[in-house]
Amino acid sequence: MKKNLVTLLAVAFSAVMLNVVFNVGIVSAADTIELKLSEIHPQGYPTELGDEEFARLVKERSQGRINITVFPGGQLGGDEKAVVEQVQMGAIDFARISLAPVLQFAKELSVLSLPYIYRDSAHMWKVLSGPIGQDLLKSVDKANLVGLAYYDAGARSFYNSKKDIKTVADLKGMKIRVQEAKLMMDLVRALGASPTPMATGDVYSALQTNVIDGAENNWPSYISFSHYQVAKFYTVDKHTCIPEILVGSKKNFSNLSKADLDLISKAAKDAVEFQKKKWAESEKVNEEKAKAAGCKITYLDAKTIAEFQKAVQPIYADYKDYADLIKKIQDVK
Ligand code: GTR
Repeated sequence: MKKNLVTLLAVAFSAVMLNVVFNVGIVSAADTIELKLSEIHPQGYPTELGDEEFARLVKERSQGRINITVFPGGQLGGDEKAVVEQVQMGAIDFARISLAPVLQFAKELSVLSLPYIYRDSAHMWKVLSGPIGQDLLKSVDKANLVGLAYYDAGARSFYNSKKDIKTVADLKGMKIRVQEAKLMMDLVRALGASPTPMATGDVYSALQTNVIDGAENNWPSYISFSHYQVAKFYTVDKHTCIPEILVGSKKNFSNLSKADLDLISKAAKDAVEFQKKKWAESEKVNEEKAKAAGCKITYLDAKTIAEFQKAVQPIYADYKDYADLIKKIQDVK
């Protein structure tokens, strides 16, 4: 009888213990939040390093409870346009994209990428991290996205496989690939060239097969996408700066607590300085790589840059509704 009671108690105790262990397991499993971030660039590219830093901060500050996996190289979701759609639908939780594919959803965002709107990188960052940039970051809300932070993408310049571009006139009639954004098509048209919108992944073969004569991008992308191998003339005209943006899925964020959302949002902002540092290093390294690879690089003088600036001025008229905002950006010291 006594023995039976002991056995009974032992069984009951084990059951309770099992239950505790089981429940603890369930609770912690349910408590762990797994999220996915899509990145078009490969591992080690400065935006990808920014994503990794963001994920690291989130993990550390949530004591391992929130785990963001970065999928580089476009392996999650395909090209940028498709990725945006999937973040909107909630199939992907985060994406690091260029601002270009979201301009169609919020026209006011285009002011941040108008040609030659910034005096230099310091000016751009004062705007992006100040009240103007931070207010505009919220406007991606209209696209069912949560704007978390801007990343650096430097300045974009033209490159092509045909000839050395030294003046605006040299661009005349050239077929130039642009990102899928009206602003970029207008910009290329204003310079007398013919814009061909195309997904990032198609540009290399389009250059190789002469479907296009050229494209435009910053130094790290020119090298990383291997475009320098098939379009060796690079003209440093710096016609526009299109910031990168880290976005989240508004749909999926509705499942997260306010505290977790704040943690994520703060981590994104805190990763920016790290990303900017990596960007600056990468710009220099890749400019040198282009030189070492024998690319023909043309640096334009101030007078020629002024000609480029004059040629793109008509674009500003399309944004006259935002004239005050444009003036405010230009006035940021
Ligand atoms: C890069 C940018 C990519 C993509 C690419 C492009 O600078 O980081 O997200 O937009 O340009 O031109 O397609």
